[in-house]
Amino acid sequence: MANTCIDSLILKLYDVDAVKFGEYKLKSGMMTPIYIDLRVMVSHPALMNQVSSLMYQRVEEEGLQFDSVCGVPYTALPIATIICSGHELPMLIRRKEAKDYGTKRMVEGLYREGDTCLIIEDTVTSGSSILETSEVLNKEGLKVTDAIVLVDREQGAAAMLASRGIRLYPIISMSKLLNVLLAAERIDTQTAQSVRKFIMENTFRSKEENGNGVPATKKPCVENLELSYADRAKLPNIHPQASKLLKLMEEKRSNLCVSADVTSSEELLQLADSVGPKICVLKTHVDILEDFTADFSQKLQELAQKHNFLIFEDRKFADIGNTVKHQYQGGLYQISSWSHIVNAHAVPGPGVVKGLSAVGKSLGRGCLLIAQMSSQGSLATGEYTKAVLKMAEEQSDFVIGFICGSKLSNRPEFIHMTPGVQMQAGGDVLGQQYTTPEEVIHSKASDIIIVGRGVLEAPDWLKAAESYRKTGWDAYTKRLGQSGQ
Ligand code: S5P
Repeated sequence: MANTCIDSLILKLYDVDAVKFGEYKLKSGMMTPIYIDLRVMVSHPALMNQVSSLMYQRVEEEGLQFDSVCGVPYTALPIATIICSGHELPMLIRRKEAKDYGTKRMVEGLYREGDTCLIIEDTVTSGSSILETSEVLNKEGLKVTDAIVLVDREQGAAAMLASRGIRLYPIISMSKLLNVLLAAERIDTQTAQSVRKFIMENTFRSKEENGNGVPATKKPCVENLELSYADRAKLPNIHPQASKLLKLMEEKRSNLCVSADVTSSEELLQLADSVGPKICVLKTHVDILEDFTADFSQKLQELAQKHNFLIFEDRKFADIGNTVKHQYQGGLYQISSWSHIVNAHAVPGPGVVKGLSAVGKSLGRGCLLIAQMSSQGSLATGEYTKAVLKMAEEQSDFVIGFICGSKLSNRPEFIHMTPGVQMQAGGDVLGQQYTTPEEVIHSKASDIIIVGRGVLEAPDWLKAAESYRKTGWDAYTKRLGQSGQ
């Protein structure tokens, strides 16, 4: 979908007063510094047509299959009507209350049991209105698997709906909306910041978890909605590389990344072939190899295919955009040609990600930002870590997650990878600090354990990798509240 169309739509919405900044009360009673009131659109027919055609375009792009369309009453009703009328699609109308005469039907229109219905919505906060409509449709024997929404306030709806089997396709995200209004000077930096802060602090949890769907304001991250790796892989906004990783983690029942810190290519390939079936990611430091060749990187890619793992070159880029671009693409190692994932320090500012993205994005690569470090006395803490999170959110088309000690972001699209892991807590003489797999995955709610010497120094690599895999996986299933394997 063309970005310029979305940008101009955002500006139009602002100009017709559909996006307001100030102090407003939401349906839930919560006060919000931004209010999206799309009801005013009915007075602007050209805008209604533009919105409807963008929503239908998304339906086509995603190749969504359905038998009928239902707009969530009331604001989305006319949008659904325009879409259905323009494309000759059958529509259903969900009643808010059953009428007390005649048929007492809750859903008007023709349908058969087992039909799939696409939901159209104007704005989502927690996703509860879509869920409500979906439940009414379900009672009539209809299935709901997809919902298109014009504006997603990014307060947890996508994750909540995904946990109920509904994929959410937003046309405009809150971050995009703020960025466009800021760039066009319709709002100032302070306003954008206060809204971003509000959104970050007010992400909704599922109803099951807290009984009433109230926001998880200032609660620790681990208390937020817990989705399985497989559910997260299916999130509509997930980066393809993150999706691939989460999917293979579920398939292989592994959240183990082995750090192949060896100095000979031969040994590294042997290690990869041996532990390959047990890992989701193999992490390398190619600059410690004494005999790197292009042939080695070819063989490593073949092993990654054979055993279905991703390669992560732990290069820790930390320079200006132009320099990292060359370091990533060229030189002796040509990292971008063989490594699925790389990482970067945020110290240089957003340019480092932009430089890497200029090379890696079109190749479908992903980047992890180093938000925290396992070493003693690390300076990556507090405000620095928070700034890294923000940087990741602003460039989530290339950043897929973090190197960190514990789960930091509530966005289930981001992957948290934690180094400094061994079966026994402790450390080494050069400042490395170790935590156990159980602690990292269960208590700290991270996604992947990175283990180097815990495997490398074991007498049997495969046995050690299996032992870390099982411990890491059991901690994950325990966290999800499932039984182990
Ligand atoms: O904070 C960090 C970040 C990383 S990527 N601490 C780390 O230890 N690492 C890397 O993880 C480190 O470079 C090494 O390759 C691996 C840990 O190895 P181990 O032998 O201590 O498990």
